[in-house]
Amino acid sequence: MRMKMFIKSYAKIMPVLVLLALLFGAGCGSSALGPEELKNKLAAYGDEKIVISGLEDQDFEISVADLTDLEPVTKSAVSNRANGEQVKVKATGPLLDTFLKKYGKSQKDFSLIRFSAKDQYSIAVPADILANRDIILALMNEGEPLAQEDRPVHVIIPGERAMYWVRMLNRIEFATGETAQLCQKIIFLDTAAKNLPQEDYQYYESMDKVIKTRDLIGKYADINDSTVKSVFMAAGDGLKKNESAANFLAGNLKITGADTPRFLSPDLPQGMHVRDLLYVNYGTTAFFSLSQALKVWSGSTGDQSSEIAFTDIVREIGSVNAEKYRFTSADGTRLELAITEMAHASVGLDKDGIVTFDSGAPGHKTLKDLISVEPLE
Ligand SMILES: Nc1nc2c(c(=O)[nH]1)N[C@H]1C(S)=C(S)[C@@H](COP(=O)(O)O)O[C@H]1N2
Ligand SMILES: [Mo]
Repeated sequence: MRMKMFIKSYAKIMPVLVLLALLFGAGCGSSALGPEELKNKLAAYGDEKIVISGLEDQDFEISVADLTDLEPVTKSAVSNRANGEQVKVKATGPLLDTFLKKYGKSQKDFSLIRFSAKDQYSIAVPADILANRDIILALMNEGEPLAQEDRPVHVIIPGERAMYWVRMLNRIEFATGETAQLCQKIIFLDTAAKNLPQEDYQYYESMDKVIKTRDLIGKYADINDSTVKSVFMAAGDGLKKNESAANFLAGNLKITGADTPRFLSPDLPQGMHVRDLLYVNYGTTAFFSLSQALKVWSGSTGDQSSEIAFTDIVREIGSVNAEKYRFTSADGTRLELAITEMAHASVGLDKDGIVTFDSGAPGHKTLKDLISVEPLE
């Protein structure tokens, strides 16, 4: 009887408790902003649009208001700029996955997502990051509207390099089925550069030489291969990134002076330049910088070696493994060797920048001005 009464009275005050909990919860939620609050704070952004490509048959635009309708998260993240400085944010905005859910999709469904900005900055986020990281479409930082130069959206990927943190977002492209092609040909950039037109390029205080990427690809790869949508670049410091074929072909490779080889263009924001290139994959062709490899692989001893093992190059690039390889020099001289004959094969660079292949003992078959290596059957 007493028990029954208790239950009865408890039932009576239950709605009041629920209401209190709701009110209290809402009060505590001031750090996690509600949609209305966000909307009010972001009215100043105006009606900037973001183009969405690759999600439906036709490209379409979304507005900041569309993003504030989505459940936001707030996360702190730290990253480093190229110059070593730290970038710290406390980002608030919807997850990219929350946006994608409306379309029955998730980040993991894509092989690549490219973010582009009002200042022409652009970067592709590769599948391994898409599979493992949260991507925040940040509308606010530290609980306040973004700085003018970051609006309307600052992409934040906690745990990833700041180069992925795109400010001033104005376009998202979703791609599927972009997988790297196996390398069928290695071109030595050091030799190729000597056989292409070179131009002067003012680089800070120094007048350096560049070659045009268009000339390089036109001569040594298939520039008409329309299946090549992105170009993969790997640098000596471990940086790996994809550039759109169009951006890549509009640029240069600086081949003398500091940070070489360096991908750059006066038309692209500095953050898109890539220094100390180790190799570049364009379709089935890989361009390999022997000078960079010698810098990176000489180790901590400081004494830079002048040659590296042939097998190390094949392993680094992930070239097709073959029983036999064909080596070709700039003048067309060829050498074909079985992998069994090359246990001690090396590729060297002399002080005049001449690339020389040496099959190693026994036999020491050599080739000067090595331009290409192709796996055969
Ligand atoms: N829109 C835009 N976003 C960008 C860049 C840029 O040039 N434009 N640079 C990127 C790079 S390479 C880095 S290291 C960081 C630099 O952070 P900061 O813009 O806060 O200096 O922003 C990234 N986001
Ligand atoms: Mo950067």
